Amino acid sequence: MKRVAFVVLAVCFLSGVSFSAQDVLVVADFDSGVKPNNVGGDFGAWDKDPMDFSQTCMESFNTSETRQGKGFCLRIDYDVDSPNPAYNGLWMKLNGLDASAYSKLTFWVKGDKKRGFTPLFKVELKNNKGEVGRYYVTGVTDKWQKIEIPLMKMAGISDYSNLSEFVIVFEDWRCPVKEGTIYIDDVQFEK
Ligand SMILES: [Ca+2]
Ligand SMILES: [Ca+2]
Repeated sequence: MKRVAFVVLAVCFLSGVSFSAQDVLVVADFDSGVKPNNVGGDFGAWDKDPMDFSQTCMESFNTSETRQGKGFCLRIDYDVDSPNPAYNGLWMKLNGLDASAYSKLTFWVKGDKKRGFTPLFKVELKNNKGEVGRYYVTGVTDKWQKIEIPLMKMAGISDYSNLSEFVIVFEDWRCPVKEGTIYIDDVQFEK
């Protein structure tokens, strides 16, 4: 009987461990230094009007500003300072990811002190039904900080079982600093 109890305990313990391993679903840690992301999705910068060279956005892998002094983070250089209406940012494919078991979208962010940066930008989460969830990140500083977005606070999306894309948007009418650089890392879903 003792042995059975031990086995049951061991199984409970092991399954507990495997549950906690799933508490975090890593979408992108950028540490390979190459695309795609951790869920096999491509990503890159986008522009409202690629023919308007006064508004641009570029992404690059970065090693010098990483939070833990190793691996890579993603650097995003944006410019929405244009005589024309301007917005741009970063897109990242999620390949139909099922995040319905998770309660929040999290990532780390910081702005570049020398280049300047917007303290505010928009995050979108899209699904394969065509729903687009929106949330404004505020309070970005030149120090790394973790952003936690409760999924229920994303306006416009209700189904997280078939996600298509994660998007960052810099809008000229909302960004107080229209040209600058931010860094992001460890995009993930958490319970
Ligand atoms: Ca990283
Ligand atoms: Ca410009």
